[in-house]
Amino acid sequence: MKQLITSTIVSFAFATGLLQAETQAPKPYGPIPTKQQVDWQRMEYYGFVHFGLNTYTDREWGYGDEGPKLFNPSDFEADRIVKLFKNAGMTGVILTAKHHDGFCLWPTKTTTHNISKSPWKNGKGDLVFEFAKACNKNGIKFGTYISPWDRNHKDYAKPGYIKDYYGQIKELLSGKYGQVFEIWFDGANGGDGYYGGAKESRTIPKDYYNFPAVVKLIRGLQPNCIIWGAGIYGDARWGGSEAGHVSYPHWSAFSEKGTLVKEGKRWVPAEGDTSIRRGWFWHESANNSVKSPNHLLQVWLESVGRGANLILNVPPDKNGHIYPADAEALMGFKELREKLLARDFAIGAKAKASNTRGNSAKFSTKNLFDGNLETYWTIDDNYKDAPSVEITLPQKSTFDMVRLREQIRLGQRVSGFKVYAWENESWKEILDGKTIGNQVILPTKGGKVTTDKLKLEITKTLAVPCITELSLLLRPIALALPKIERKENDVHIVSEGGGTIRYTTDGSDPTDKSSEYKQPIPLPHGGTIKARVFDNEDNQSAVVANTIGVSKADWKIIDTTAKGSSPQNAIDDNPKTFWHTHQNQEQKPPQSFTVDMGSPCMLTAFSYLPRQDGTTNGMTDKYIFEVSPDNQTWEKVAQGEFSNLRANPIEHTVPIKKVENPIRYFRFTGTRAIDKNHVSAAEISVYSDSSK
Ligand code: FUL
Ligand code: CA
Repeated sequence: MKQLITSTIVSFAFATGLLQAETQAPKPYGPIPTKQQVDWQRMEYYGFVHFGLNTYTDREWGYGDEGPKLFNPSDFEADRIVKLFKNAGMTGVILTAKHHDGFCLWPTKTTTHNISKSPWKNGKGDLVFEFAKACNKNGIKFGTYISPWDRNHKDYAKPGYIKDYYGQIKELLSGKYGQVFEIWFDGANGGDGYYGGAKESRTIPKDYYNFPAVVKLIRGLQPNCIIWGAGIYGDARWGGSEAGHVSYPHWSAFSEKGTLVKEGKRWVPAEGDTSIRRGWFWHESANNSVKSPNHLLQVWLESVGRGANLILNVPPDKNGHIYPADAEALMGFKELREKLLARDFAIGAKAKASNTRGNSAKFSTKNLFDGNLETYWTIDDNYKDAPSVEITLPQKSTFDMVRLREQIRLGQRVSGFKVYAWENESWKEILDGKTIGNQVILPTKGGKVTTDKLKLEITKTLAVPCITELSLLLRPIALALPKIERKENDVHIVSEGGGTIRYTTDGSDPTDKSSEYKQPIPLPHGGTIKARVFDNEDNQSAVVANTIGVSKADWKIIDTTAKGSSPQNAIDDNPKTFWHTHQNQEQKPPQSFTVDMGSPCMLTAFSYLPRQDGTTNGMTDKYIFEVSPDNQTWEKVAQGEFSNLRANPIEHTVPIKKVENPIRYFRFTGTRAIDKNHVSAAEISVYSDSSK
């Protein structure tokens, strides 16, 4: 009997509920994401793998004439790499199935320039398949990069290539490789290349790739695949630098004119891309350039923490291994990220809003703390004041980051918000934000805040705000990293956060037994220094490594072809100053300068740092490097291309040909500029093996 009464009451209540008009959700505003884009944005962080002939030739952009026989990883296992990525918290991986050199990592029918011509697995291997299979097995998604620019194909820039290019897309998206979550269309197009032996520079006609047709092709094959780039037709766009971060405010709306504005017509969110080390492919000379866990966390905060996704490149070496320092940094970064997210001081908070839509529980502030990205707090359409929420935390807490998310299925609506903390009996502004969108994780003004009461105020919106989550986080402290710098003949190591610095010069990672740094280390001929900081509680920082060049203290410019230019600026150890010849005085490439190093040494490599002022004028991407023992007999020991400078103007280290006699003089010649007709260099350095 009791049972019966209860159920009658319940069904009665249910019936009356139905009689009342249910509060309707707000209507979407502006461009909104497709279901696929929402799923993709929730992936947040995934890997990039640049692997191919460049791994073996030490290049960033292959010319297209590299022999397939070079590709032969001795110990490659996709599963090992994918497992590492999965353990590091990545949700997917994108492989360069074909980079600009045209070499295909799968046995394609479209060109013979492919993996079946390599000795790897006796030409029976399919690297794309191995990655796709390993992703499937480890439960992360697989994606692919097929470079539109093809420096090998004889018909590149002509109609013939397009058929093969579409064929490549079809092969990779037609079943054998399973679901492809994202396909990348790199915008790089450098002009010259092998092109089937023509060895010339080619310019593509306007609309050459016909991206609307490419998009149609992909949608037909794999409707869930996110298209990156593809002119203005893709689903996701470049973050704007190859350092990984996107700028804030980040609007997902995209205007067809190419500018990003909140009035944009389509939802095309950004993806921040960067490599864990210098360059996209593995280079021995970049083994000491691996980004620290703290650096990676910062990149993540400035991409994922601004509502974009982050794709992090971790390239295999010649054997097919992920280099230990890269793997260590990856796991260190995961630990920091998890620490940051593990403590959310807003869990269990109580909140009171200035307005709740229809006074309905469905749209109440409880939704802000329920960990559910679908539920949200919102207000009545006709509410005119700035909506706000007062939040009482379960206890007084200390935090220094605020995370907020909007219900993006309804569009990106907030364009201004503030957060206040109750401190000393008054409201103190701790955050002045612009948009929210998919999510923001922003630092509070002036560092840590301790309080149990806060206020969120939405100061500007395009339509009523729909906020799904609010979290209060505390950034984990990573021991400050030591800085290793050359000053004249010595190397200095500093630790801004204090502690004991220990270092090595033999390439091994410093331990608590390694030499303690007490005074500058004399290192006139350079070498590799590794250092880490120890505090008095047995904590140790990540390892910082720096390959130091030969000291420039005694260097003199003894000649330059471009009179009146400033080559001293390229050997002053200052990355901000640079040599440039004058465009208006017709000092076009080739232009060179000659240095007397004062004393001889055995050189192994030189490096070029392009101008760092954000301008590409006169940025030199082709070079000749010559050396001499006596300024009488000269020998050319390196010649080539510095690739990808426009998107990524980083330092390039080039090994040089061995010469018999110690070298005292060198000459650097810039033979081509990527923009405007002159030559520039921020810094030229040289490396010797005399310290070994
Ligand atoms: C760039 C390319 O030119 C680089 O080589 C690399 O693949 C990077 C991800 O995109 O534009
Ligand atoms: Ca300089």
